[in-house]
Amino acid sequence: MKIKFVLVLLLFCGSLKAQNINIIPQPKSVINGTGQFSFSNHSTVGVNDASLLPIARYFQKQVSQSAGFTLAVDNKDAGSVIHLLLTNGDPTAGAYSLKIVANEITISSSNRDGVFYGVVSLLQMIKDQPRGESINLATLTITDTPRYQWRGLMLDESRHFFGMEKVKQILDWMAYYKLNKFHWHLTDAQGWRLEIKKYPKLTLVGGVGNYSDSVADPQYYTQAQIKEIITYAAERFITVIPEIDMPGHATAANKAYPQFSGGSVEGYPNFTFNPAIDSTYQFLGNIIKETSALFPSKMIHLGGDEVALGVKAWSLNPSIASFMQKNNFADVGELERYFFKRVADTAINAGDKVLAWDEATGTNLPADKTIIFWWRQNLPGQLHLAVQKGYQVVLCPRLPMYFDFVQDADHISGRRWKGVYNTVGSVYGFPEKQLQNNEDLQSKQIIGVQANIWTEMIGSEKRLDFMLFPRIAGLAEAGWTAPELKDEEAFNNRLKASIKIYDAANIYYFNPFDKFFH
Ligand code: TNX
Repeated sequence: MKIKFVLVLLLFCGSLKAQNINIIPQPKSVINGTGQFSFSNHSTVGVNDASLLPIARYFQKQVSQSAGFTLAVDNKDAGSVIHLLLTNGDPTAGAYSLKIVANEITISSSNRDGVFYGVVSLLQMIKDQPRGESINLATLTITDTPRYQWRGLMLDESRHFFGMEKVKQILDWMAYYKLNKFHWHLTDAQGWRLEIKKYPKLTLVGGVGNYSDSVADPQYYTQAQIKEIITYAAERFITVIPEIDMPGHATAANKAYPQFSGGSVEGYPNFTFNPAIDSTYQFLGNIIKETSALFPSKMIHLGGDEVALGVKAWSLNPSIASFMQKNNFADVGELERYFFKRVADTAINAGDKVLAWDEATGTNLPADKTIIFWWRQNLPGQLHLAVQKGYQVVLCPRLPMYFDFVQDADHISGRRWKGVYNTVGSVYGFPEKQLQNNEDLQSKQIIGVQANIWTEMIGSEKRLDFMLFPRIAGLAEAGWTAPELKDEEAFNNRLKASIKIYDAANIYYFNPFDKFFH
């Protein structure tokens, strides 16, 4: 009897779900009601806590842009029709409920992030409707909660620089997709993009050039611009994390201050910092402290990747070799760990968590202050070791999370790994599709997922769009949606419906459903 009842209930819910609300990422539960809510000019948005006012203002602006009418925002809840409420609900950061009935809309959460995401879901429903005097929304109840707390996107602005407006646009889309961590790769061999007041030549000299043009005028962010981006991101509940890559990928810094270079090796001039002199640690320490003071995230990514390309220079450099001998270092690997521990300590003393690529897993860093970014999908042992050592881990393996890889068999400009590339479907299916039999996936230390946009081959805004869209929508579901709710066909249907939004926003996207469109 009971079973029958549950079955009928399931069928009932299933048929309701079939009405399909076009929200990406798919919320945890959507129950449709009957009837409609209609709102129009001057409908009032009220809040039960003053800390929610910026979210109400954000909603007001977005509705005005997408629907063309202005809502009233009130600093109290009484008398409003759209309620933004802080309540005692699910304590998970980002969890919310959104209830639309015939005469009012209520978004509630125990935290501001959740209220914001409730608003974002509502905005997606509004965008889905035709513009008019008023907007009619189907009544429903959404109860939602994110799968992961780290839903990240990394942008490399060293290889090519995109600037304030493009970064803000990316942050807008991140917010639209409930992504919450913007990892900003600001230094690398081809350019140093972050103003450091103590060392102005980092940008004035190190900022010259990019991957396509080694003498292009210097391009970088002033600290005032960085602050503007941080504020813009915070309004969208996005944390900005800077990356200062070391000890490799240091060519641009070494161009500006050659006294800290570890020497050259064929093909990689001045690729690494010199780990054998104290002045390097002072130099990097000052950079780390200034960066840490600038970014309120209390997290700094110190890179640590691909040092093998440059450490050959270390073994060829007689002063580094004698330093190793004096300290009884068995090999350059040990020197690399010594270097990384020293710079990480500086960051930790400055109050930051240290973030690093998976090469740094071999360094003994404090477990509660370290986040490892697992990027080498061909080395699952690195993921396992990171988990074993107690580190938190963000999953961003090249396959399928590198957006500098092509997303279609016919695409030419972009990478592949032994012929394999990253379709929107493979991003959507991550991580269970790729890591099906990997027990580490069950670990609580896995805090989330991230896509990385390396830009060696991405030299224009159009190309950046083409690599990012629509894969960013797949990323959104990989980060947010519970695995048992994932359904690629249903996702594709919602994605198809989103394409009109990309058109309206003038995004130069790849259309996987009509790939010869562009
Ligand atoms: C490896 S991923 C790198 C980057 C390149 C990328 C290209 C990582 C930590 N290092 O420097 O841009 O491959 O896919």
